[in-house]
Amino acid sequence: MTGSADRYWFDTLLRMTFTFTSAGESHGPQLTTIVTGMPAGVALDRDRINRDLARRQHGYGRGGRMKIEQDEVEIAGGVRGGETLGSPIAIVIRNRDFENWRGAMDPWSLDEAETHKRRVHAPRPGHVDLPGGMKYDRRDLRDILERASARETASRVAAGAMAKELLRAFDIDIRSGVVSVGAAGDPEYSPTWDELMNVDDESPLRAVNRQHEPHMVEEVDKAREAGETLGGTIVVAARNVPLGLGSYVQWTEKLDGRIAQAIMSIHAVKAVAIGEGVAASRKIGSEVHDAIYRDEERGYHRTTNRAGGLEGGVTNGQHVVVRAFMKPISTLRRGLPSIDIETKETHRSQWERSDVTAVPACGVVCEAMLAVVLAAAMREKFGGDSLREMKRNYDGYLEQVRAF
Ligand code: EPS
Repeated sequence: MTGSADRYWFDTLLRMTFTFTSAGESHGPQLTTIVTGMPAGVALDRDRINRDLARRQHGYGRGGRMKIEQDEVEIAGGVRGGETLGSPIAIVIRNRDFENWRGAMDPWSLDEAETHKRRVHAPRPGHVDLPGGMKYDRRDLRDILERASARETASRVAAGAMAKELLRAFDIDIRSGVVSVGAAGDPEYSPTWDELMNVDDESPLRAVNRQHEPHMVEEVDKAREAGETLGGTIVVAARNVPLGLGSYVQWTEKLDGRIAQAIMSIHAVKAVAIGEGVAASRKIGSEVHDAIYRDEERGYHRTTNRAGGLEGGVTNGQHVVVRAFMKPISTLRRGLPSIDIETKETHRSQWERSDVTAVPACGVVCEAMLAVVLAAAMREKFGGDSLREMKRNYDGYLEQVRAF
């Protein structure tokens, strides 16, 4: 992207869709997030946005960091009197922990002893420490893990909360729940929308099935005692998504692909399925596809939603349902076989403090990423500089679809 013409089109595209970019290290001064593509006139609810940040911090099995942080957004642009202006939105989330790390993380001057104490030289298998250090030519692997840390997901949740505010104006809701942690629960369980609505954010693991939760908690306790970590499975769904978002005409436009990329980009997520995805691969066609019915009252409708609301990369008017599979976090207290990059000798991977599991938090991040992709697809389809203009386009389109 070097020529000025390319630059022009890149900027234009950014304005036409909803997206965000972020900056900030885990123990640096703050996380900075810029959200672009929000129309003017969207009313924002600060408490609701901060509540999502708090939900991300919650969960049984989190480490010591979450006791230090109390994430909340400061808005530095794009909002006036609680309403969006149509300009880029700048969000700041302070890292309270920076005060304890200033000597090793100050942008301009480092304290030698502090920096040495915090130096990372034995990479963690499964983390990007080693490939990142080699790629970016950094001898202190802290330079890699600081940005690679899942602390970055606080930015995603802030941007996702903005996307949710936009989606809410169209009555679109997003919810998630945990269906398995380690060996506890059922990774293939398909919750109903009501079950997702009933997930209790204050429960230890945000489990869909509360009966599985004591077993999940036991699994986390066992892992903690053993210096181990755990992954799990999350279902995230969106309700009231209009038919026709995404397209089949080009691979880049298929919405299932865009959702998969967004969810897969979340730390420790190693597999994504849409609808019954994985289970469907073992069944026959008639057990998988959602038969089509029509009556006067409901118009075209289905009685099942195994496709997870997407056919051919296009939303079909049913709930969009996504399943994310998270591997165990790669920072293990017991360490794993590794190499000291200075001595080149065998050395256990380093541990400072970490979560035993962050599956409930990952669910909140999945909601945010799904919200961002759906907000982008809504902006691309319905356009408009203001929410009023966007809604007019949306209403006209819905009328057209209803008459089909
Ligand atoms: C996280 C902050 C981090 C970790 C965790 C997620 O804080 P710290 O590194 O200071 O303990 O708790 O990050 C990881 C598990 C990881 O591998 O990077 C957060 O804000 O979510």
